[in-house]
Amino acid sequence: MKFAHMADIHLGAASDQALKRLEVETLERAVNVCLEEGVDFMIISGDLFHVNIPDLAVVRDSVRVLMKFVATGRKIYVVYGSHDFSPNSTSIIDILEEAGVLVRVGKPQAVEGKLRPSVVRDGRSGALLTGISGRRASLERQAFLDLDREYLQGLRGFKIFVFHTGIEEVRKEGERYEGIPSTDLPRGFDYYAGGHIHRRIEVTKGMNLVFPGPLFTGWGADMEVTVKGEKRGMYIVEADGGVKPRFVDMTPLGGIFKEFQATGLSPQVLNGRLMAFAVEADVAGKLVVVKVFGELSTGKTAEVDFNGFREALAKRGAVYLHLSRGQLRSREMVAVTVGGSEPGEIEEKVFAELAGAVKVGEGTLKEEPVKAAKDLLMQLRVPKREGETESDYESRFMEAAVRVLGIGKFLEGE
Ligand SMILES: [Mn+2]
Repeated sequence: MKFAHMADIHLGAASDQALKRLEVETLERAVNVCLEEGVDFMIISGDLFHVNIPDLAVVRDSVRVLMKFVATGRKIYVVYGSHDFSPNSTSIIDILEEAGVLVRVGKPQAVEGKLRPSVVRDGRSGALLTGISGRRASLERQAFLDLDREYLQGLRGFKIFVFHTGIEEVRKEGERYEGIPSTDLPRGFDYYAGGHIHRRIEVTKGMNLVFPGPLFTGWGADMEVTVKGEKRGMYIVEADGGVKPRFVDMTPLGGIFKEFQATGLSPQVLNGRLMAFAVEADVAGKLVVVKVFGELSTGKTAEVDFNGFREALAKRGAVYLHLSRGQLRSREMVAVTVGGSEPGEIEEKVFAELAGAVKVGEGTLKEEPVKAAKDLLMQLRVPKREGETESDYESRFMEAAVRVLGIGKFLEGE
């Protein structure tokens, strides 16, 4: 028996045309490998699509590719992921299942107060597949707790458990996902086909537990990891007596990562550095990830010519620029010099000087800017009470700030 295991494909995540093309081309290459390798079936452990109702052009292209496999009489087994599931509307996964493109395993069923996920037997290999779909973390945890373990343990044959949930033991520092301990997985399965963690994880001691990570380069923050060298792809698993998972690299393109520290630079100098990079770096055919951060010495962040930078990179053949500039700041406030004999007086003069620098549409900050600023400063001085939790302090402070600024009515309907 031989099968393919992939996850977190996130079709439709890219809005850029070149990336969109690469996304579907990578899926097509993966399907071709599955056909060449002669796998009996494919497993996709959730997040095949980036949203539950994706762009129909994305659906059409991916169905065309998936049908190359399905047309040979073989099956593609899936569970919902956290992205392509919606609690209150139909998912594209449901439509593709009705059409015979996909088979969803582990449909929940309550039997005597326990959760009995549906089990599918693969006609070609005889493998038994079941699992739990991804949802909201708290619901998933409950589903694992409610599992009818005895029933699942009693199943006889080669058993695969498909799921879209993080496992706590493999969490690395800095990774933020809610998960379950591996002991919450039902015991006795020959292979645990995981999804949801966007990183390749392979556990072969005690149990065969695999997270393939994204098939494509990933989206957003994943791209940084990809261009720094993490390989993206899928697993081909051979089960002949033992279970042998083998990673197949599908990374569609090379990448380049560059950071720009902007602190102390004027927008002009930063522009010069960006352009020098765009002209000199070897970016042709690559995915470029650029991080710009720090505080500009003068001017505004809008004076940094990111459009020109993007165009210059495109001209030199870069496939795509993923730009992270959320940490770039300008000084905004100018320094003011005032005189005064006591703190209250100096504060008032500083606020009066700066009042014009901030444009406000409504609220007390527009009507009485100096008074509003002084009141707000007074609130900032209120210390945390004895025994008060961080979040209570924060919400007490937020309430006071909203009152001082007179902006309560704008926040209401949220
Ligand atoms: Mn995902």
